[in-house]
Amino acid sequence: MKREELIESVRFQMPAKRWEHTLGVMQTAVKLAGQYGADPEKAELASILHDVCKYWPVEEQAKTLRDVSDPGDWLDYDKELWHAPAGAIVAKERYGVTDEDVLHAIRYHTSGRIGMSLLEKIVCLADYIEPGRDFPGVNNIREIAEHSVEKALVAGFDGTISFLLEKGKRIYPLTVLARNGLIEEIQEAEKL
Ligand code: DGI
Ligand code: FE
Ligand code: FE
Repeated sequence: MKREELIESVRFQMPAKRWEHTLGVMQTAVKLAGQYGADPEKAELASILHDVCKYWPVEEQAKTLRDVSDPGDWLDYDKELWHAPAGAIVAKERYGVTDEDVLHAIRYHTSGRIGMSLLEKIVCLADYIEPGRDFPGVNNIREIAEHSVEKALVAGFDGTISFLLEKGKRIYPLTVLARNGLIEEIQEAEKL
């Protein structure tokens, strides 16, 4: 499928406002890829598809997960998380995306995970800081993103974890592992 066809197909699965968010993530992820040395085409492809299922009925998101042989444990946790792994399944099965790094960037864009690749970090961070985002602390994350993807992402996860704590919600274990992993990476890099 050509880039333009893919864009049109994804665009019509979400309201206009959410499509604007996707455009913002595409633009931000491509910029971060240039800045930090990731593949801009992969960053754009993952960004186009990252929220493809976000506005599907939640039952369809769940069904998409249940229909694969290894659904993982997502369904035991907050339904806000489901669109990410469901999106990776749709990217592969419906849109023919085969690149594992791109599929992982979609699958883990909400939760993060331990040992994230540079592409995964960039898509996850772009989702936090695209120009349309406006939550307390976003400008701080944007500033940190000027010099460190890992530090910016820790700041992003800190915000999400605080939000979940405040709401009395559970935290998906991968988010905690992602944060711990990034802090370790930052400490290792600073030892050098
Ligand atoms: O899809 P977006 O709105 O662009 O952003 P996203 O995919 O990062 O989804 C964020 C939502 O997921 C946010 O409202 C917090 C919620 N969420 C629920 N449980 C968890 C979680 N996010 C993370 N990282 N970890 C969780 O355990
Ligand atoms: Fe999302
Ligand atoms: Fe998003």
